[in-house]
Amino acid sequence: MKIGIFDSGLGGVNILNSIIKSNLPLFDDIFYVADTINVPYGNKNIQELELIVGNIITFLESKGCELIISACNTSSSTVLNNLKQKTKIPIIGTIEPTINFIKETFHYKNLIILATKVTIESRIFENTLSEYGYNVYPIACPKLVDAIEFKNPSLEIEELLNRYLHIEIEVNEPIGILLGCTHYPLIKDQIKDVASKKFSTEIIILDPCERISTEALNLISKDSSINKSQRLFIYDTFDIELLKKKIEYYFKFDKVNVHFEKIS
Ligand code: DGN
Repeated sequence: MKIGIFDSGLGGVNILNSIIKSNLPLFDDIFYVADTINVPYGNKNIQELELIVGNIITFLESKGCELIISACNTSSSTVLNNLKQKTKIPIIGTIEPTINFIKETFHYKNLIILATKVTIESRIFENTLSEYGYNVYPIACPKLVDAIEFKNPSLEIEELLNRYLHIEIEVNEPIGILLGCTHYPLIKDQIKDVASKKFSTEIIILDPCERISTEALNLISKDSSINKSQRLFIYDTFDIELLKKKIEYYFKFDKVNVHFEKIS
């Protein structure tokens, strides 16, 4: 089965990476689209997002993908349901696997959700997770994706995290921090450091990327027509050399053959 994965840049590579690391001989070619020219999705309006994401889905369909993973909470929490109805290909979003992951693994009450402005405004995590009994603290982090993609990390990111995590939570038990944007696992150590200084209790970082990839792989493993060529095509809508450098900085894809290409 050929699979397509997309995000507005580097974030979804966390999910791509988990799929490759799983080492399962289940997939055929993988096509990853980093829509870096449109970073950040998290500050766009819904009409713009629907158009942009719709075009990526069409592109992945044209490559023969039989399953698409929206490796982006911003599009998964907003336009994905509409777009799913316009294609016959199954599309997996991030929201359900993330909620399943929290329910099954986080057994305390207090849960901070860090995500883009659009994801937080959709209230999808807030509403569902409150129904499951969590005390939810949603925090929009509008400048974080830009800082991860384009800035020289540490300082600015630390400053932003200090600002975003400026809330009062007085509890004696651990606080969970859900990484509700696929870019945030790239800075999870920094998030844990800043939060640990702010709150005088244990911080549990909740990174759902592996769970998202596992739910996708479960679907793929039901597919019987498996061809195992396992090539990886990575496309960027902005600057392919820059993306290549960023991917080499954060990840290692030494088991697969990677082909990089700029698309418009
Ligand atoms: N990685 C995207 C997400 O999970 O929401 C955010 C990308 C962006 O452009 N803000």
